[in-house]
Formats: sequence, C-alpha cells, structure tokens
Amino acid sequence: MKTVITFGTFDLFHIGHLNLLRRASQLGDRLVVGISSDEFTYRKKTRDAVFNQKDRQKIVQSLKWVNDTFIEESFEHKLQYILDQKADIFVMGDDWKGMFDEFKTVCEVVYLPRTTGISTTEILEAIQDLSLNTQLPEHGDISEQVDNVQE
Ligand code: C2G
Repeated sequence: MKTVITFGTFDLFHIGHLNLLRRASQLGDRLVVGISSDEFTYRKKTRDAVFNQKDRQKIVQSLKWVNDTFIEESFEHKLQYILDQKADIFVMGDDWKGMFDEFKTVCEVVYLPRTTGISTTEILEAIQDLSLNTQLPEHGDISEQVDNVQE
C-alpha cells in the first residue's frame, strides 16, 4: 500500500487543483491531502482565503481520488505530517520545484507539472473584470499538456 501526500490551500477550487490531485492519486494507492488552515493561508499569502478552511476541506475530501484530509497549520510541521501519515511519496506542483527536496531523506519527492493559465489569483482577477466580459479559456486535461495518459 503506497501512500501519497500533498498539501495546498485549494481556495476557489479549480481545474488546476483537480488535475494535480488526480495525477497525485495515480502515483499510489492512498492519497492524503493537507489543507492549509485559514491562519496559515493568511501568513503565506497575506490575504484571507475566500473559502474558509472547513469548506475547502469538505470540497477536497469529497473527491473520488482523495482518501483522507487534515488541516495543515504551518510549513514547519510538514515533516511530522509526512511521518504521521506514513507517506511514501510527497507531491507538489512544480511551482514548488526544489523547495521540499529535504524530504527525500524520508520519502520520494515528486513535482508535477502545473496546469498553465489558471490560478486562484487569476480567477479573482477575472471576476473583478466581469464587467469587461472576460472569461478564462477552457483548460484541457493536464494529460493533454504533459503526456498521453488515458483515462
Ligand atoms: N496547482 C497546479 N496548477 C495550478 C494551480 C495549482 O498544479 N494551475 C497545484 C499547486 O502547484 C499545488 C496545489 O495545486 O501543488 C495547490 O495549490 P494552491 O492551492 O495554490 O496551494 P499553495 O498555496 O501552493 O499551498 O505547504 C505548501 C502549501 O500549502 C501549498
């Protein structure tokens, strides 16, 4: 039984989040996701998440690829979360490339390609521009961007 662990804010849940979690789940048998607490999110981004931590956790927990979730309180506790969950593989999007290599001493560390052209910040900007009729482009499956994985 291979356990995969990943972390994120997952605010305004979007297709980039979905692609990351689906691909992470394909790397093992069990996917566990640490959801940034509201306070940790404020410290990371110096703005509040739009959705509170309970709702963000419920959304991620409801996905068919996700087996378990917990609230992540800080960067400093990551190693402990990895050990507590007995994770074999630590996954993050490649915007974090190299940042978590220290965990290679306890598990495999994988950075997956980020879905281009979408982020919580871009969604917020698009909403602000709605009066200008801005719509985000359709985002294909990440497999179309990086490989030919069949569903
Ligand atoms: N992601 C992605 N493609 C996007 C947007 C996000 O693959 N277009 C990935 C990120 O790389 C990350 C995950 O989705 O692996 C969650 O992204 P965020 O919600 O933005 O989380 P972040 O603020 O990066 O929090 O301790 C680490 C942090 O908790 C990560």
